[in-house]
Amino acid sequence: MKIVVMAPTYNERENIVELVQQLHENIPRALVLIVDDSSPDGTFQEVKKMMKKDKRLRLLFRDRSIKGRGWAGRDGFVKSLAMGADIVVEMDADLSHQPKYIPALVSPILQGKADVVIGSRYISGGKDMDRPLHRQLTSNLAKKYLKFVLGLKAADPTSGFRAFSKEALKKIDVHSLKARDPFTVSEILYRCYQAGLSVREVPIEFVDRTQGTSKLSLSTLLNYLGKALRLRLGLKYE
Ligand SMILES: Nc1nc2c(ncn2[C@@H]2O[C@H](COP(=O)(O)OP(=O)(O)OP(=O)(O)O)[C@@H](O)[C@H]2O)c(=O)[nH]1
Ligand SMILES: [Mg+2]
Repeated sequence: MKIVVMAPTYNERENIVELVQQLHENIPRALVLIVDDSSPDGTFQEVKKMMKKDKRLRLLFRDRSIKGRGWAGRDGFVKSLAMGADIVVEMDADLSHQPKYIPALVSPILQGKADVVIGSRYISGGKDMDRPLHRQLTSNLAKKYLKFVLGLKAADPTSGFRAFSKEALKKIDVHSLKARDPFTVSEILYRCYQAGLSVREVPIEFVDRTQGTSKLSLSTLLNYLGKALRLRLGLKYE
């Protein structure tokens, strides 16, 4: 079984070397695919430098004009399948998602016990970072909303640390994903449930990023909730 670990990056120069090192240590058999949208900080140049010596590392370089976490992930999944992946792991590149959990994420798929596995902060053994109370409340409300509107019944429907079998990605028609932004995480999970795939969760401890800058804002969150409604109602969104 061929495993590809796919991480979209935008300005992750300070994290990328450490990430790739940790991935090789924790899951030596996997290929690593970095999907970079021409990061101004030169993340892709760092990747290219490593690729000279690292045979397990690949780069999907995208033009900045088509930038977006969602489309980058979609293209990364398509590329992973073209690389012959049987299992694709998607994760953030800022070390919030720790490579040490990948063996546990892929294990249910290897054993034929699941099609999709979510690295979950909100099941027993999992942990989120210590957020201020208002952030915790927002996150909780968003979770309830997603469950209500889209039927995403997972304990952690917004986790972007997940493993998919090749068959699951084909079933959800991954190349036709629409969300350009982080809403992609919910769009994908919605399609998984709609397709009747078996979804499992394994606990992860989420670590706040220490390097680089955050791209999440209140307007992003509101936008996200609006898109969930549009998805459910079959209206257009991007
Ligand atoms: N290729 C690509 N990757 C992106 C883009 N936006 C974000 N990413 C990557 O997607 C992952 C998640 O983005 P983050 O900025 O960590 O988002 P977050 O985890 O919600 O917020 P913070 O960790 O607080 O910054 C990271 O690996 C980013 O580098 C984008 O437009 N294109
Ligand atoms: Mg992050």
